[in-house]
Amino acid sequence: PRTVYLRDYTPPAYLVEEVRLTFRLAPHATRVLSEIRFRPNPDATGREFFLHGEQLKLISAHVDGAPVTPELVEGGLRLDAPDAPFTFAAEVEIDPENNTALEGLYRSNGMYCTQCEAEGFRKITFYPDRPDVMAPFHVRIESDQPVLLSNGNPGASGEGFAEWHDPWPKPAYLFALVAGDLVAHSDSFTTMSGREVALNLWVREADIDKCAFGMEALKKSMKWDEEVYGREYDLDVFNIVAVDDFNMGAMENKGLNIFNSSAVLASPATATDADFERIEAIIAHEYFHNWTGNRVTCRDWFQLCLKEGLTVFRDQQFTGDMRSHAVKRIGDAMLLRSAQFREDNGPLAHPVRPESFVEINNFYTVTVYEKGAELVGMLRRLVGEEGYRKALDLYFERHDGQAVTIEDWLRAFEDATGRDLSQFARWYSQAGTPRVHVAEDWSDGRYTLTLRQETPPSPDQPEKQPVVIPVAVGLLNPNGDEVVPTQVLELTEAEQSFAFDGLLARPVPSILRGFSAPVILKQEQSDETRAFLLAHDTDPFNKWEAGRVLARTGLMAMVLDGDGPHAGYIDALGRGIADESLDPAFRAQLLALPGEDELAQAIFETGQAPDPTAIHEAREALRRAISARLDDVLIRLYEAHQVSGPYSPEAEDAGRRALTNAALSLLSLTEGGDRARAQFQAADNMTQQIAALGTLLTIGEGEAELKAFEDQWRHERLVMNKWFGLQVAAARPEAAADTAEALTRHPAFDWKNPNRFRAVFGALAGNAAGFHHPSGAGYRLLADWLLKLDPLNPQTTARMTQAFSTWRRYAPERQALIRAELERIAGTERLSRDTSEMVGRMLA
Ligand code: DPP
Ligand code: ZN
Repeated sequence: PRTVYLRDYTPPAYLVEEVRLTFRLAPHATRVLSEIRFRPNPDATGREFFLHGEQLKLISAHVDGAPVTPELVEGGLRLDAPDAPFTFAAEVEIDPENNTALEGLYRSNGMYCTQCEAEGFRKITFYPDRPDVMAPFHVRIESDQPVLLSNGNPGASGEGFAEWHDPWPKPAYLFALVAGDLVAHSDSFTTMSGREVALNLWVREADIDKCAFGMEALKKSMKWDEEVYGREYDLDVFNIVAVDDFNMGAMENKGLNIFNSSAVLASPATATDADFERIEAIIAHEYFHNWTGNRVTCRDWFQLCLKEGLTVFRDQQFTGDMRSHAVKRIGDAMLLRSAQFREDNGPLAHPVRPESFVEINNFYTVTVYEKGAELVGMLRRLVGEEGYRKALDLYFERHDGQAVTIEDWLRAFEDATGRDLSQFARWYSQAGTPRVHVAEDWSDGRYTLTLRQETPPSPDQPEKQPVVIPVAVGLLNPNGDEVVPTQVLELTEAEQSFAFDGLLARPVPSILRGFSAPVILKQEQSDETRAFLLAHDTDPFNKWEAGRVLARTGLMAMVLDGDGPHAGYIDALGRGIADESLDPAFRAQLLALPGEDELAQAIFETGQAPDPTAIHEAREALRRAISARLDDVLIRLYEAHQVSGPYSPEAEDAGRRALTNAALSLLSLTEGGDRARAQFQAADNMTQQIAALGTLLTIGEGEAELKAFEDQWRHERLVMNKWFGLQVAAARPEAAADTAEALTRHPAFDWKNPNRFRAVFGALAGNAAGFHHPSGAGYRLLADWLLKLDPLNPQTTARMTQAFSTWRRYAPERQALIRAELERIAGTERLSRDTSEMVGRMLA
């Protein structure tokens, strides 16, 4: 397979003025008629006329009405084209029913739908399928399906057909079409300039009771983008469609967002608080793409973070505004550390703007998305709130209707604020997580912080340059008062000192407040200082962080030195969770111990091979010790914070449930399952029900409840995903692979549905001690199923190979077991390009 390089970019030879498409839908033989008006690109370097096309049967082709016979080549067609404007017309045939890759036009439960990002449009018709070719689209759909949708505004419609017109020039990856037996939950929104927009959420009839929350989230998002970014919606209608079979979360197609049903459908009985929050964020994310992605798009796929990093940052801001900034920031930091740091410090590390790829679908990663969002956050911190808004205004004004690059993005900041960002640009090209080492000095009333940065080598990047790191710092007096409020130190050199004068006593520093940069802080600190910060820090992130570091260092001492649980940590934790001045959601986060994979990485960083079994046992021992020592506090919390009244997914009630459910899970370790059983019986919402069930399964009980849950929910696909996943997640290490294997034989295990496949195998990969059990059964089972899925759905397969990416951390026996599975996958004939790139990188 061919590797594509950023440095090889050349402008398209021809641009598209206008596209007309007619779809004659049929399950196995859909006909797509295209009429595309081309003109030579004055900025092009060549005149070769090439159209992408894959898995298309070409029926006929015409240039300006005259039949032509294009040369069919790998990945598309070539033609001798006029060096002047002309119209290319083609008729092709495609087979949506057999499209199991869920890319292009496919069928899900009988409904027709599309997924074109990144390079799926070429499976629909011949086209210059690259984001720097933008055009207005006219679409006509002919089908007997009752609902026929495409991008833009509706045009003529009648018995068996509908027409759509999208006036906004767009790249083909934003094309969408839906045809199915759907019903709408409808509403409307009046924009800031007074235009009325019709809003529809299209679902199968059985799901119409799960739309209200998503619709509210959409309206909030539209309002928020007007208020915070001055961005107004630009069509007469906005449609969202829920689809069961979908590789990703959702897709921002212009005016017709298509959602994985798990990312939009929610009712109190079927969705958890976490689902509601996630749905609100994804609706916002896709809606925000209308400006950051659609109106201003990417020149090429290397610039993916231009739209994704920025749009994730925007959805993070939105969630913070709707809920709690502190709680959101902590959640985002946990995700970054558990998933992005893991990627950034292993064989799959790549820059936020990668420089090469084989299959672009493999680069929709936590690095591009989440680290990409961190870069936007750092820019905002460096230029300030006002500078940020000015830069964004300039960016939209300058680039509306264009396909642009990270250079254009940074230039808007430079021109709007006068700040030189040439060093900052390294964040986009250098992979790996910077380490920031802290040294302190106190003499003659002067306190000096010396910060040193280094970034370890990553694939293809042995040497790293210093980056610009905004380090937010505050200083506390020994009595707990803040003496120096938060200020941002800009670390630009490899090593730099910052002095603070006029202090009466040696202060306690609170460094990297708000997690002001995506780095690993290396700081010598006593447990007493950490407990002090947990009690006194005014920055909520660092208050939480102090507890987190205490937990992590204590757990590492348990694993590596055979220590028992640290009573000092447990007592500090007990004071934190009992502090009624703190938000319950925040206290729930205090109670969340570092995950097993995070501990494995931390142990690996000390130069030792982590043992997942020992880590699991230590973590369980600490949980039992917390349960035993804090049972009074936990019982009080559980009882005092129960939510009464009807269920609401709003942050306040959700926070109380998060706290009581965290308490329940710990309490059950010493009390047994009665409390959880009672909660399961009484639950009138999914959050309470599934938390109780999870608690029971974790302590080896809950068989009856598991059965009752299945009987109650067997007709709800989204709920059954939880039922599948929970059993694997809660399984004891030695039983995890068997549990997963048994579930694959359950009649409802529909392995071709990505959500169901991920429910079982994502949970297996997430059960660290189970997946890494020394028998190797977890590795084998996952590899077997990935090999089974690969010929059908390469994209989901490739993504899930990441479970193996940490293999070099482990001791030789485990490494050998994982390597054998990776090599077995790599050696399989006709492996997809997606999967082969991933395992190749992991084995390199
Ligand atoms: N562009 C989608 C999203 O991130 C993913 N394909 O919203
Ligand atoms: Zn996105």
